[in-house]
Amino acid sequence: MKKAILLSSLLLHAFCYAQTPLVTNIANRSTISLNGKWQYIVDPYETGFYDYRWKERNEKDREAYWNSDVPENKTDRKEHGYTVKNSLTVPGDWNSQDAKFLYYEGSVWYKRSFDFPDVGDKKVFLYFGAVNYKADVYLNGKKLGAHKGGFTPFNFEIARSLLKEKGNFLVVKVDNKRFADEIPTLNTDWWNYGGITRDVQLVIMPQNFMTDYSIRLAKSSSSSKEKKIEGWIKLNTAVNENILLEIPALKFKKEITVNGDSAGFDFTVPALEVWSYQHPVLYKVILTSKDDKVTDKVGFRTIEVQGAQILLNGEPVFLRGICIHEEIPNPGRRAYSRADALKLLLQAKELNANMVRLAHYPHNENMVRVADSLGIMVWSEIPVYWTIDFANSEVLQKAKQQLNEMIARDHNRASVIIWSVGNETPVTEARTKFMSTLVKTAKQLDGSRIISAALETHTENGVITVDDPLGEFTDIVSVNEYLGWYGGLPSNCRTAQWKVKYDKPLFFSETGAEALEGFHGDSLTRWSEEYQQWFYREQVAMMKRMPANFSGLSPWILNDFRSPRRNNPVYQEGWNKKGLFDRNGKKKKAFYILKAYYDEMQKKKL
Ligand code: GCB
Repeated sequence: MKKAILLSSLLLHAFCYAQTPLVTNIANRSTISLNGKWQYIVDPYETGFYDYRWKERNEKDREAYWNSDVPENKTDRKEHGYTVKNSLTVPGDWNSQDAKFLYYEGSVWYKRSFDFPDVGDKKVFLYFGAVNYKADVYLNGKKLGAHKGGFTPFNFEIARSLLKEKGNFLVVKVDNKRFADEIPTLNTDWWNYGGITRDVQLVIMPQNFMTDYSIRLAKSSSSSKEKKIEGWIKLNTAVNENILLEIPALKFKKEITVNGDSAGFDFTVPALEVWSYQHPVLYKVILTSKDDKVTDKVGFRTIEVQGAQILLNGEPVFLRGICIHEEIPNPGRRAYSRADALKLLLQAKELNANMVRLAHYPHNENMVRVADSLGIMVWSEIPVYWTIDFANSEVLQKAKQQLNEMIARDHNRASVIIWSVGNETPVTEARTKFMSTLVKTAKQLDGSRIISAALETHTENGVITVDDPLGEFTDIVSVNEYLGWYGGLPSNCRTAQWKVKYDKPLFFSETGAEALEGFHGDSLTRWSEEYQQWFYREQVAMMKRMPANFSGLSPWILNDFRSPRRNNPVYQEGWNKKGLFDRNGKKKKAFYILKAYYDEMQKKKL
């Protein structure tokens, strides 16, 4: 436990551009929202950041876009200006808000002013749910810091002397250009939505506060009647005091003694009902320290791998999954709100899924919170996707930072059962070293979950073979396979033979075929709903023949989604059409094939 805390703070200090600590459980903290309309300047040449010699402007430079845009007198020259007519809504990507932004990749400066109420002797943090990809943040002309990584939260503590009662001038330079040595890298199969894509908040905290805590069911308790909970608390300063842990519904109260800035605990609790996808029971948990109080809603469950099975609360479970991008397909925008999360996860429920793979990056926090309450298990992933610069140690640090931020935000969510360290990375020595390091880091940060990565298959003498050396390190063997779409016909599934090197649970993290909604033909007609339907029929029949270690699947994908790679002018037009739902939320024929399979598996009590 101690080790995990230590490692997580080390990682944050070493690799995060943003200040630490990361304040967690923002939903239950005292916050002031800075969402709403922000004014912007589009700056493809980064004029606001670099001078004409391409040198970073100094902080006081009046032409820097983080400084006031108001001329001081009538002869003063100002070449930048924020104005109401150039406004973007935060949270939200810029691409979907104005046609001129649809394909834009570059810098945009966001500005908003705010007043700050008297909050007494409190600490103030500026918290971003996510900014894609790089954020440089300035308040009243002072740089607070920078952060890279488009899908994870970060915060900066604001010195109180910097905050004014009226008219604070907050500027964020957002840059979503793609680079070979970033994560993700140049090449993906999704839209590179830019902007301040998630909530922005001021978080008001006491001087001494609980930065993070973990509370969960101990693995040993999954089958025993007596339930044991365990966890840890971390504070921003060293203290000598008792922290009260309460679970009111269980009439449970215990004191945790803290000498220093962290403490571990384990307690036996009375008659606890475990969280499961059938009964997603959440308990209110309250932690009270001398100066701080935080509440959360926590589900208690265990998840583990035993031999070739996945066990939820000690019982074998079959994952009836579906992949989801963080996108609302009509009109095609980043999802961010609770309403968006409900929309996407209820679609998954319609399919009778009990699990979702949130591809290919950490989704917004609403997704995992709603999954907690609906009873949907979650695979959460960092965007180590395809051909990352594996030999570059700085890239590894960036991946570790994103892994750390993902786990820091969501490690108390019962729904999250799998941390994935990447997707379809090509086998080389450098890659396997990189990826296995991430697996080990994930295990050190959170030893209570399954660690995975989506591997590829290859075919040897007609046998689909899974022997990726990374499978040695992951807890389950997850593969993406598209037999009948990227190779052969769906009927090839009938004779497919599988050879898996590892005696571990086998999971199909992807499979799928494209269909243009409303386009009909016979089943051999590519892009027709009938082809996709046939693909699913053959795939499902093959899955039914898989050996007993076959533990589930998350086909590709719930909804059609935007992708600049998909350029068939008739059937794709910039969209990946492997969705089971079309852009208007209409089910394609294949939906019903997968649903029937899931209904059948459910009847088998799996
Ligand atoms: C994959 C990728 C996914 C793509 C999908 C496809 O294997 O993991 O990101 O979108 O295939 O449609 O080709």
